[in-house]
Amino acid sequence: MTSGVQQIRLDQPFSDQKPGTSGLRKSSRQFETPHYLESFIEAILCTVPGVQGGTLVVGGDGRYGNRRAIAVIARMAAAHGVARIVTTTAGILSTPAASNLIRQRQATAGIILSASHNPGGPDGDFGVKVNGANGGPAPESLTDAIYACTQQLDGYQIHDAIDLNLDAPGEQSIGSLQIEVIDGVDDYVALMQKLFDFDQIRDLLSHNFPIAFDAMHAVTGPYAKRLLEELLGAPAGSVRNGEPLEDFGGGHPDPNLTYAHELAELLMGSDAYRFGAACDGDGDRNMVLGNRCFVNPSDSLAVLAANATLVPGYAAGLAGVARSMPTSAAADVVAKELGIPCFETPTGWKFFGNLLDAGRITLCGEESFGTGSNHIREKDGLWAVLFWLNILAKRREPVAQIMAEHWSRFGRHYYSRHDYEAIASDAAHGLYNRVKEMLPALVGQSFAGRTIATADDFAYTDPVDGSLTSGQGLRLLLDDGSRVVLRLSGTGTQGATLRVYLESYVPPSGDLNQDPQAALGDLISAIDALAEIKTRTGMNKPTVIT
Ligand code: VG1
Ligand code: CO
Repeated sequence: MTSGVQQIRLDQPFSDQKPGTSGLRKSSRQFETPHYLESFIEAILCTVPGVQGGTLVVGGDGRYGNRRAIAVIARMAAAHGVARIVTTTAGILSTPAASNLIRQRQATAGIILSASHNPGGPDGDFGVKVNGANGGPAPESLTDAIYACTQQLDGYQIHDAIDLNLDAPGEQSIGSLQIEVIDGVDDYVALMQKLFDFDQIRDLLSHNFPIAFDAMHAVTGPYAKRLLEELLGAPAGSVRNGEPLEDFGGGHPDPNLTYAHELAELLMGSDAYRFGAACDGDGDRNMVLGNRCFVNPSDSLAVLAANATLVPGYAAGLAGVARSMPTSAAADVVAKELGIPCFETPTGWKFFGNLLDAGRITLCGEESFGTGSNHIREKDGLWAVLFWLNILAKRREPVAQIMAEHWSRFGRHYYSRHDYEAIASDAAHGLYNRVKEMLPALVGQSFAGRTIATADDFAYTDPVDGSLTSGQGLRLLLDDGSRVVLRLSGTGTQGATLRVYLESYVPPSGDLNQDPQAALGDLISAIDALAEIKTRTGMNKPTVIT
């Protein structure tokens, strides 16, 4: 044993450290329980192959608990014989920048401290995500093994306390562990400069094209200021709420119309800006808005795919695209026209990793405001913003016109997600399991004036490694191509969250200018009647509608 290393014994293992859709996510209070964080980190360090003598990238979204966790990880990594930790000033590292850094440094793995779009602060949430050497979220086989390790852990090793200085770039050491503190923005910005035409975007922004970007007091502030204001010439103040705060200023750093409502009002209710965007806590999500135009994320993926060759990094075309199952089929229609494959994966970015690594896809996305490509192995909020700006710089048309032209060429997938948050867990599972049991009997039944053609619980066989993932959401596929999907969230920390995904396709010859809630109205009432959502949740409307 190295000197300075303490062996701490646990009276009993923590039973609740099962990672969800995107890492272990719990309340900050839970993470402050003695030995709680340490237990999960021990399980990571004991399970991830190559930790001894390896390099770890460590950083987070700046929320309450970030700095403490980095210090704990450094001390535990020293005890486990890790050779090098690469971390960042103030521990600020967005999820996409972490993915890039893991790849650039050929690191063994990354540990990202974030609960993404969940609120932060002492009364908010904290989270720990593990990424592999490809820069992507650990596959389920690895997170299952980490969980199994937590279940039988009887202690952990940790080096004596140190004063870790994260205030400026430099090198420090604990025993034989080297800790390198770098600026977390530089490498990411360099990657963006390789993919996009900065001159053209700068020219666009200099021609009466005011933009508003809302960093929601989360991790993207420093990245957005460097990219949009310093390098692309957007006027100071274009980046709003650009200072990362430990509690995100008390907000909910989730870029949607409900939680980014100030930005939404600016774009939807005034003509002050031509383009608006927001990112979430850890910078992997994006919401894109034009003047009086909301771009739904499923459509955004389809537009990026249809216009990809306008952007230098994608000028050679796309190998394929992928979307998560609940994401609308807008991208499928574009893929078909481009003659490239389109894959449908379970929810969560980890399922895109194998397809990206194997070169089968170039772009991928989720309805939950996540879009990304083969440039890294995470979804990437600012990348999507720059992609849109590059398209706008090439086409010089308003966002609303780009959407209208897209729909008149490919048809429109009316789409909405209704979230019922913080439902009593029993009620949510009761509702869900009841519908699950009904599935076989639903085929052939009428639903919202159509007929249910397929009713199943989505399962996915990975085309690259053959692994099977089941239980990924209840699907009602109707005979006219519309569908309704029910899922229980894997990222919430209070009770359960039910997500209802609604989709209906209108061809180019149909009515392309309806309000989505109206266009989906019959599906909304039919699923409420079938699943007894209002009565069983006791909620007469969803918490969030997107
Ligand atoms: C949600 C989204 C999912 C996304 C996940 C992580 O998961 O639906 O699409 O990948 O969050 O996003 P769930 O299980 O709550 O539906 V993030 O920005 O946490 O990294
Ligand atoms: Co996120």
